[in-house]
Amino acid sequence: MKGQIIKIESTLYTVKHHDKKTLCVLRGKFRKQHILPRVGDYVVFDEEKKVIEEILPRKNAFERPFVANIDLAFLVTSVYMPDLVPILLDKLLILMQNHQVTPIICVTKMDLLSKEKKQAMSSFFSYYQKIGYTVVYNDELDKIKKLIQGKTCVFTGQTGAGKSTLLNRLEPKWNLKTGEVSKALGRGKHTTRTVELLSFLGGKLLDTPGFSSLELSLKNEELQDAFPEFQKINCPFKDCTHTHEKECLVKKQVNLKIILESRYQSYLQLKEEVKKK
Ligand SMILES: Nc1nc2c(ncn2[C@@H]2O[C@H](COP(=O)(O)OP(=O)(O)OP(=O)(O)O)[C@@H](O)[C@H]2O)c(=O)[nH]1
Ligand SMILES: [Mg+2]
Ligand SMILES: [Zn+2]
Repeated sequence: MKGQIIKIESTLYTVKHHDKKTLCVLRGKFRKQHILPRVGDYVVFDEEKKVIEEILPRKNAFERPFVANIDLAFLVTSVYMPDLVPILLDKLLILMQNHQVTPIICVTKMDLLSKEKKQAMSSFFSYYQKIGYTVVYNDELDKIKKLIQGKTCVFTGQTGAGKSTLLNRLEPKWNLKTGEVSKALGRGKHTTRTVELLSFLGGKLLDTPGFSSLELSLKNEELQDAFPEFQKINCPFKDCTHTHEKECLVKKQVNLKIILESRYQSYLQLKEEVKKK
C-alpha cells in the first residue's frame, strides 16, 4: 500500500493513506543503506505488519528540516520583532528555486509599524512582486488558502516571524503553540520542534522550526540566474560580474534605484561566499 509520511517521532513513522493513519517502523534494510525516510516522503508500507518497505522517488529533499516532496514554501517574513533581514529572504528564495519549490513571500506584523514605515515596507515588497514573486500579507487568508489547495506546503522563516500564528488563523483547531518573541529569541530556541504535515483543503501543510540557508551552496553560474531582474540587463561587457566593471548597467540601475539596493548587496555577499568555496 502507498501512503505519505506525515510525522516522525524517534523511530515511529505516521503514514497517511487517504484518511487513515498507521504508525509504522522501518524495515532494517534502511538503516544498512543509510537512507532515512523524511516527512513528506511517499512510501510503500505493509498495513498489517506496520512496516515501511520502500521510499518512492522524491521531487526534492531538504536536510533541515528533514523533509521531502515540497511544492510550495511560504517564506514567512516579519517586518518587526524580528526585524526584516533582506539577505535571508533572498537566500530562501534562491534555496527554494534550486529545489523546484515555488516560493511565496508572506509578510507578517505590518500592524506593528508606523504609517511611514509601513509605506516603506510595502514598496520593498512590491519590488519583489514586480520582479515576478508572489507576495501575500498574513491577513489575506482567502488568498493564502487558494494558493495552498492541493499542494504540500511548508511555512518557514525566522523564529518568531509568525508561522504558527498564521497556521492557527487558517485552522484554529490546530492550536499550535506560539511563542512570545522576546522569550523565544532570548533562549535561542524555536517554539516549534516536531515536524508534522497537517491536512488542509486537500493540501498538506508543514509548520517548521525554520529552514537552514546553510543548504544554499551556489555555483557562480547559478548566482547569475538567482536574480531574475539582473538577467534582463545586457551589460556592455558580455561576462560582466556586476562588481568592478565600470560600464555595468546593473550597477547603474542600482544607483538609479531601479534595482533595490538590498538585492544588490545580497548579490555581492553571495558572490563572496561563492568565491570562498
Ligand atoms: N502584532 C503581530 N504579532 C504577530 C503577528 N504574527 C505573529 N505575531 C506574534 O509573534 C509571536 C511569535 O509568533 P509564532 O507564530 O510563535 O512564530 P513562529 O514563526 O511560529 O516561531 P517559531 O515556532 O519559534 O519558529 C507571537 O507572540 C504571535 O502572537 C502579526 O501579524 N502581528
Ligand atoms: Mg512556530
Ligand atoms: Zn554588469
